[in-house]
Amino acid sequence: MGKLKENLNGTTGRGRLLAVAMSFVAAAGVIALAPTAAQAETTGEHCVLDVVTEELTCADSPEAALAANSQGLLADTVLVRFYDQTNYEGATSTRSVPGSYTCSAAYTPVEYTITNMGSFNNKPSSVHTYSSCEVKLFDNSSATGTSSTWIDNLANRDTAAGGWSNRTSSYQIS
Ligand SMILES: [Ca+2]
Ligand SMILES: [Ca+2]
Repeated sequence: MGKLKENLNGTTGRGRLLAVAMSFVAAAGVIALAPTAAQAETTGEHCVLDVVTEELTCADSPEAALAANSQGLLADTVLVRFYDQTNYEGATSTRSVPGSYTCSAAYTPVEYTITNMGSFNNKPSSVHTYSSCEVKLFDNSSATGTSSTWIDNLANRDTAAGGWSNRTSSYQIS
């Protein structure tokens, strides 16, 4: 009932991903000494997927899901949050990375490619990005098919050229 599942194999990254992953590994020794992280919830209509650790957490609010997904002292940084409804309402799907992260100003090279939307396939009707990131939406998986322009925040994705409400099977972050 309301349980959301997402494909954990659906994320790949380039560029800074390796550096972020390595710094995460370097910090892991410190994390191991910290108190045990709270048990992650797996049900709820608000889900956060860390694109580096591939940890998926769902809860009753985006904030609760993000908090449960953060590793000890290493809080996750949100890159993008999709909403099922317009005006940033309804169920959400969030992508984050461990620790601090800011997208570079240039669109190329692309920083992350999210190859599928999991349970949020063709669902988002509004989108909000963070940490200087923008998203480019694709009709098909693995960043193929027709694509949108780069989008920052959009309360109604039908206002994007081509109409992108309830339409997205993969996307890029940069
Ligand atoms: Ca929708
Ligand atoms: Ca960039």
